[in-house]
Amino acid sequence: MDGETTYRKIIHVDMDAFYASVEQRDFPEYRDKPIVVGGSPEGRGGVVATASYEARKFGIRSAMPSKTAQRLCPDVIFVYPRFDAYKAVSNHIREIFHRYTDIIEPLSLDEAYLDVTTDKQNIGSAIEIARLIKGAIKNELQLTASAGISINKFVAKIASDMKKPDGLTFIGPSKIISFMEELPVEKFFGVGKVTAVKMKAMGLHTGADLKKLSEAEMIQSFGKPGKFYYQIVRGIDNREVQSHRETKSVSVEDTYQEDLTAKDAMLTELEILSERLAIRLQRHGLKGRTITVKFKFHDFTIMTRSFSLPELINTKEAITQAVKIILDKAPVEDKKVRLLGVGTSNFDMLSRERPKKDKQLKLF
Ligand code: DCP
Ligand code: MG
Repeated sequence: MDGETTYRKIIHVDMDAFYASVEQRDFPEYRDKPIVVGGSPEGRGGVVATASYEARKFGIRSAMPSKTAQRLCPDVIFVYPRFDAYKAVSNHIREIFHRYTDIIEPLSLDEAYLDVTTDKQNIGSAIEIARLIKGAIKNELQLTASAGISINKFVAKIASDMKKPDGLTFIGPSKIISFMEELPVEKFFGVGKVTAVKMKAMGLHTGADLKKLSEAEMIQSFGKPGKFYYQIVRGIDNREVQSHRETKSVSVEDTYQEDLTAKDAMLTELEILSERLAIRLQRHGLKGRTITVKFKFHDFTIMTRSFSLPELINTKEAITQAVKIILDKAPVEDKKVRLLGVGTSNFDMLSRERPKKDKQLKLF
């Protein structure tokens, strides 16, 4: 990374113990107490949505059965979720984000990526913007958030988690390489538990270990995501902050007057749909990596099957080829199909180059 490179400025904001903090704010009797938001242990299959920091000290975590939470901390208070209250907070934090940028990609009610490479108020410093956002959340909502700031989404997201609660972590371009080398593999966003176990069995514990593998070896060992890991461990993540999430998938479908029963007839229709999809993708300048076929049966049940390719496609031929592979394996013998659909997704994953900026912008 040389001095000529124009870096993006990405902030990842994530609210602290979100549902629990809203409950503690609105009900003073819950403050400084171990509380769990989610199903009660008496109810069937209650699980913890989230726990206050006081409850986390006992080892209580999201997605844990409520019964386990109660065993870990018999005094824990179970609180029923109020989604309307969380939605209202979520709307308010988005309004705060919009004061600085319109390039906002929400990941859930409580977290979002912001691209502040250029900001609406010409503040210029992403660290300062993150401070202002955290300050506004505290003043206007009496809640805390943690922010991660870096030059790409991957590092910003990991950074926001590093100094929770009420954290602000900046990982600049000069620190990224060593940061990624030191990062334990289980912290890699997108590395599931199974992959992490596999990596460790192979003697791969940190980013530095992963770096010893060639791109081909990464793909061979971990499949398609191996390519992503290969790049990310080198600090490269060109995924854009996507403020228009509706472009995450495009699909076409058709309902048939008479149910289709023969695979040949289904293939004929799928070829027509593949062409329609290709035209639509080309019109929007989009290419996808994953093709999905949707089958709706006579009894209105729906089955979807997907196939992912190593490269991005948007031609009729390539889509049809993927569709044929899916149809070949699909258990549709003796089935009556009333609707077929073909869709594509997975446009992102390092595939979109960010637009070239021609002037050097003030760095952080
Ligand atoms: N949530 C849920 N079920 C899960 C995880 C989360 O219902 N398995 C809900 C409750 C959380 C909210 O989503 O409050 C946000 O999730 P986070 O993972 O950001 O967790 P928190 O905000 O609660 O805690 P942290 O401070 O670790 O971000
Ligand atoms: Mg959170």
